[in-house]
Amino acid sequence: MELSKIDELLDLAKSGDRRSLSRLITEIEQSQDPPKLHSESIWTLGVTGPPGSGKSTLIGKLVMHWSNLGERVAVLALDPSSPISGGSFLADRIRMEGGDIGENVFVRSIASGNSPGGISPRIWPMCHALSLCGWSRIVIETVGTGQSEFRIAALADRLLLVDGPDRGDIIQAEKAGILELADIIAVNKSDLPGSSLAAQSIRTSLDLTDGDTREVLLVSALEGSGIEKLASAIDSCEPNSGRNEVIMREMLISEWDSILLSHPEIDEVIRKLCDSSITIGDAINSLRKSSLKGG
Ligand SMILES: Nc1nc2c(ncn2[C@@H]2O[C@H](COP(=O)(O)OP(=O)(O)O)[C@@H](O)[C@H]2O)c(=O)[nH]1
Ligand SMILES: [Mg+2]
Repeated sequence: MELSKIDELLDLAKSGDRRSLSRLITEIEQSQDPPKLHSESIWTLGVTGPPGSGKSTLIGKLVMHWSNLGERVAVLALDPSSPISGGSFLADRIRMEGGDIGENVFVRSIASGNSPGGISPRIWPMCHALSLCGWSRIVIETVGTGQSEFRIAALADRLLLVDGPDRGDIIQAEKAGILELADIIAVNKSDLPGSSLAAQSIRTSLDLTDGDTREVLLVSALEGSGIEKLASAIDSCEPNSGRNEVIMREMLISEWDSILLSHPEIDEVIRKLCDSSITIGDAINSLRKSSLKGG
């Protein structure tokens, strides 16, 4: 039933109907069991980094760059703090760049709270749906604060880390393991003092790993400098060989989380934990037993 609705919307969306595309994304977002969609030609870029580092502004520039070349660019903005303004903010930014959210640009904010079992397992079918509908570049913006947000970005084919000139941001990224996973590292706000130093400090920390040839690019999303170089670095980035294992691990963890979070008895188990009538060990055992029973 649910699947045929998705198929129907997908057909309409493929023929260029944007309202159907929006509804399709909503259906996937809210589905109990995310559909298995597959596009051979999918192209995805995850963009992560601390709040305020300029991810949305930079994505706005990249979107304009690609859409001027005739590409169709879709952006999924995941902002758990302000799911609605996240996307519309990005849309405003793109408009500010003198562009319009025209035929070749699709921006959608995703509210992680709307999805049963978390958003992670749904992002992938959304990206495949977009690709099947002819969106040649799919960008996923996540706030690089928590592990779960970072996990989503790590699932993309290539990962761009955006940092600001603030040294604290870089230390955060290092701690979270993002620096290790990023294919491209951009230090944004090169118009501000401290950014060259920040880039240098990242290079130094990469140098400690033998054979790490990743570029650290200085860009200014505000002034539009370094964007073309960044776009070409994105196109020519070598897939990070250590990443597949990490990706598989992250996928497994996020699927596992999703199974746990959508467990019908989870609320009851948490209640019992709160009134100390069971231990964490009991909770795990009982959830495991009942999920086995339920198949
Ligand atoms: N000076 C300067 N400010 C920037 C640059 N890029 C973004 N900003 C500003 O940084 C703030 C946060 O930008 P935003 O794109 O929302 O960051 P996000 O939270 O990472 O998505 C905004 O006030 C932007 O105008 C830049 O290249 N230089
Ligand atoms: Mg943003």
